[in-house]
Amino acid sequence: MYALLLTLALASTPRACYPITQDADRDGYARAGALAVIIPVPGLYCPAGYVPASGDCDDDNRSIHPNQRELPFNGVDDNCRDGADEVRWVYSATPANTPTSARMLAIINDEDAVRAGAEDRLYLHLEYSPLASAELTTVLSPLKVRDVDWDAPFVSLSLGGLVSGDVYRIRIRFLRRDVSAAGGVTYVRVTGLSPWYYTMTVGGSALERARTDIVNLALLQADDSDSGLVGYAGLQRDGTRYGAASDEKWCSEFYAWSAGRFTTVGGDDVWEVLGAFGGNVRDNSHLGIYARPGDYMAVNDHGHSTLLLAYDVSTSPARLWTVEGNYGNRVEVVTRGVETVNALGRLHESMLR
Ligand SMILES: [Ca+2]
Ligand SMILES: [Ca+2]
Ligand SMILES: [Ca+2]
Repeated sequence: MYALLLTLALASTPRACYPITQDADRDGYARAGALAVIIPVPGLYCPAGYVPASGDCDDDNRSIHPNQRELPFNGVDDNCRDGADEVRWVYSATPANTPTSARMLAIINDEDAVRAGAEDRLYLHLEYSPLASAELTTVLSPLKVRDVDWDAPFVSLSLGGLVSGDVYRIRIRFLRRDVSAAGGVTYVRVTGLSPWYYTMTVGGSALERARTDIVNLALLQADDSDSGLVGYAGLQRDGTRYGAASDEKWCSEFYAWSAGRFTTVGGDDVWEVLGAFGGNVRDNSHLGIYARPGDYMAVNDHGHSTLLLAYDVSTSPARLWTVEGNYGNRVEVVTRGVETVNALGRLHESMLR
């Protein structure tokens, strides 16, 4: 009997869950600020009477929660992020980037921005940085927004002067240009800052181009997850594109799925995916030299794994940018400390399809 109990205990992992009493509208998200309790659970699931996530900014409305798609022009923050009616970036698995430029589409969802645009007074602030030095952000002067169909408004942006094979983040804010009677010009904010748009410029070699493809495919999945389209949302799996099974090794499956189209990487759990790298596995020393976008990292004592975006030297100590499957049952772009890394799977030319 003791042996059986011990086995059950080992099969459980601690997980943060929220009492269902903290989820008044029963949409599966506890109210923002709710306190978690740590419960040993088998797999990923919180037991009956608990929900697995919090951050619900309107716990009286089932259609508002952190995994909701932001609805345009309603003045409501539907997804509990980035304010009401924020810009929606259009992601693609193959964005029209070049080695030195990134091209982006941003859908305008805000009434005030459309009104300023219809009056030909709409400008935007654009700021960007490579993730490898993310704190060193460049802000451009106000750019005039032109050639927009105000019935279905979006802006097309091209950002040049970038470095080949690097991951960047970009965000914008809309401004209205006002001219006073005396002729003074001011730019008034009409929207908050958009969410960050993440993308990778095209790499130079076949291997570097494969990294670009892998990263941009994974970033598309993160955007889908932000819209509530894929990923686990409670007890039913809906991440069918990852082929995840109910015993949940979703982080490694996400990496194998993203990299597997372009390389021979395959496998299910963390150890299998690491095994696919053969002799191209290193420990966590000198990550700043060896780690490149699209590489694989086992983290948290091999209990989790990630797809690397950048080694960021703009903070001290340096940190890692990653896109992670099964991050709170979602795909997310996150930062993590170098000390959490156990092993690095380095993509190699011999692994290309
Ligand atoms: Ca709720
Ligand atoms: Ca909205
Ligand atoms: Ca929002």
